[in-house]
Amino acid sequence: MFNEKISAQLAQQEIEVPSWAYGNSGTRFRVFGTPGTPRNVREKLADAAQVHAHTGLAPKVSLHYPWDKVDDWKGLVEYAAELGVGIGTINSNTFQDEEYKLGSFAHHDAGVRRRAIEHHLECIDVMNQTGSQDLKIWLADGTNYPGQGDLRRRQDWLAESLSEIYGHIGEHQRLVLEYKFFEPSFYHTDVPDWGTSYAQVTALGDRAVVCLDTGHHAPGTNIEFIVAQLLRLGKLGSFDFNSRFYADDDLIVGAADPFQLFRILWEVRRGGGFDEASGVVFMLDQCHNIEDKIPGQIRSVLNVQEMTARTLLVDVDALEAAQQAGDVLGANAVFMDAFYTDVRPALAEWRESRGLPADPMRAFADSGYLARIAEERVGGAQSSWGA
Ligand code: LRH
Ligand code: MN
Ligand code: MN
Repeated sequence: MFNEKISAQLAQQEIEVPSWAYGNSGTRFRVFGTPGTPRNVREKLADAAQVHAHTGLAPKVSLHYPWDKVDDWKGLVEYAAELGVGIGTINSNTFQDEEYKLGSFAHHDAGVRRRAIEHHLECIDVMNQTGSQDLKIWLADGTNYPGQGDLRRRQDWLAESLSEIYGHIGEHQRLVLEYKFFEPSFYHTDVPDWGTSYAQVTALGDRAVVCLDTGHHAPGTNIEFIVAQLLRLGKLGSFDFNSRFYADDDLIVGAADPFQLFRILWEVRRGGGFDEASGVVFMLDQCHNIEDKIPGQIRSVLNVQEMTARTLLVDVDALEAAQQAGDVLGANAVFMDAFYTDVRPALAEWRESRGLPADPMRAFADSGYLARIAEERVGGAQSSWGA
């Protein structure tokens, strides 16, 4: 099923995993813990390394600062390398401290804006030590009530703050601005959509790009269109993959709507987003509230791989011929043929040929790792979504 070209394309795929997926999480009603949950960054890295060891897909772990904080960053990088992984994107955090109640970069008080900027300079300092390329910024800034804030001035403050930070971004680094249409603010959000993120990063320069979190759109939004547009504009920096039924559910990518994931990844292929030169970073941003976390992450990267493989099977010549002939149903049939192809047996073979387990879910379950960490990691506070 996979020719040499497709096999080679699959071999290039990398999906960054988020450190916070390995901690306990939940809803505001209850956080359910799992035995063996990591107590510190090193244990989160060790768990993430299991995902890579079983799938070959996840060589990098994204950190959230200061949830993930150590005294010796170089030591952490070395430890990660021993585990067979590296440190990827650094995510900043201006959404948990009291002083950011009314915003950070878009706050009306210049002192609060200053501290938010300083926090990001600290993040850049961490990146310089970890060798990370991307500083990912998601802001909880917004208002709850009409009239509460000056929407227009807040955009200007946001632009000023971003511009100061961008001035410190290194030559091989990027500033990545994530958008989200609501939550925690319910009336307006200062970076609610791709257009605002695009306008803000475009004003900064080439090394500022947009992050598309798949869970951050209103129901019914045509996300693949946004993907196509951002790639066209050269501004799709990264994905935060997850899936949603209702709001920002942070469920396993591809779980709610596999066809949507296929359509998104098709636009990635169409726009050259799988080519290294595009610079698109594929990341998960998920929480595993009730399921085991490591298998949840393994399932997630496999879902992305499966849908990627299906998009690689789209017969582009036949699709284009049908499109050019105005053959509506013919074009749709070519597209759907690829989507409906079960690539799992071929992927199992492909994995085995590369010395990976044919069935990573089973191999991990059989490894006894979960039982081992449950026994070893006693005492200390388990980390949760957050610290
Ligand atoms: C916000 C968000 C953002 C944060 C992460 C924990 O909803 O998607 O990416 O960094 O969740
Ligand atoms: Mn996100
Ligand atoms: Mn989110």
